[in-house]
Amino acid sequence: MNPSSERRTPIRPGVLVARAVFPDVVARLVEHVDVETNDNDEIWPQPELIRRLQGKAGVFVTGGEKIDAALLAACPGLRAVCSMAVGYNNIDVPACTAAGVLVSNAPDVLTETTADFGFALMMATARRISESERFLRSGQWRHWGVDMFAGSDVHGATLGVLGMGRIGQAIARRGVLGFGMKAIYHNRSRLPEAVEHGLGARHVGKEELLREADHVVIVVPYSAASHHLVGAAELALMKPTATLTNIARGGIVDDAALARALQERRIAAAGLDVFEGEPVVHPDLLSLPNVVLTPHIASSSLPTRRAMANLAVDNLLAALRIGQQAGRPPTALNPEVLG
Ligand code: 8YV
Repeated sequence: MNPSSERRTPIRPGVLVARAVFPDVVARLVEHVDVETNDNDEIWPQPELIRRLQGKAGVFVTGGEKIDAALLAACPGLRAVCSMAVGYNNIDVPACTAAGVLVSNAPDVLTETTADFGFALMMATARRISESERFLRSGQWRHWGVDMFAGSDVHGATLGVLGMGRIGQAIARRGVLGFGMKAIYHNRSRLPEAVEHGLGARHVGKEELLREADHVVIVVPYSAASHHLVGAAELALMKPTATLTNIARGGIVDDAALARALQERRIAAAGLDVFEGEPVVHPDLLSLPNVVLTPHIASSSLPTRRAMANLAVDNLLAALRIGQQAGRPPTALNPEVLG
């Protein structure tokens, strides 16, 4: 056959799935693109990630892979970076935009699940659930005691939400409607009055929130501006009976300062799902009794993790203009790159 009259098979774009994710979700990609997976769920060092991205048009990431200007320069074929996380502090969005690379995150699908967990962690912290379970499991329970593991109440207490986005609002709703809490919040921009009214939450300054709240829950996105938003000075403002829960990102709380405050009982207890330098956890936090520690699982219910992964695939297929998904990526952070 004359090569010029030969029917050309369109080249399928290549996509890298940077972590092990649900096989049936990956199968949605395999239908349309050449997929390289990471079945052993290895954490690839940056040079390895860059090597594997050669010739790839898209990448499926989580909150862990670093997508920066150096990576973009080394991967000129990349057109879409789609994350299954809502937080995207691991992705340099302006650099992606400058390079014409579409970025998407995964908001909304995890809001209620993450709020459930934030509330549960706050309750476990206030009511000393992990500490008392460790006591029981280690065979120390001999008799009932009048103030045994007496914690603080959640119902009727003052809830202080730092960061009042979708997840913060879902936590406030749980507190006010379900537990009769008084909700105060601090956010860079105040919510519209009608939304505040609907939630029954009052906007206050950060210092007032720290002074007034019985239970502080942190739900702000991580950025240079929110680095160590809660450090020694902020912890010093809190009540000695108060608890602090962080389900946002490591680095928002100064973990060393928090460990000192917990050690010296300057606050009662903390619940932490995220850590500076995770998966490494500050050694002092590991040895303290009055802190509940979980391994970054706030969004981890099976239906939600599946919805997050599927949303990243929807975005990838749309960004690469493939199949029925072709169109606008549903949750693009820089849709302007598509024109
Ligand atoms: C993710 C999260 O589980 O969505 C986020 O921002 O922190 C978590 O829900 C994690 O980032 C892995 O994708």
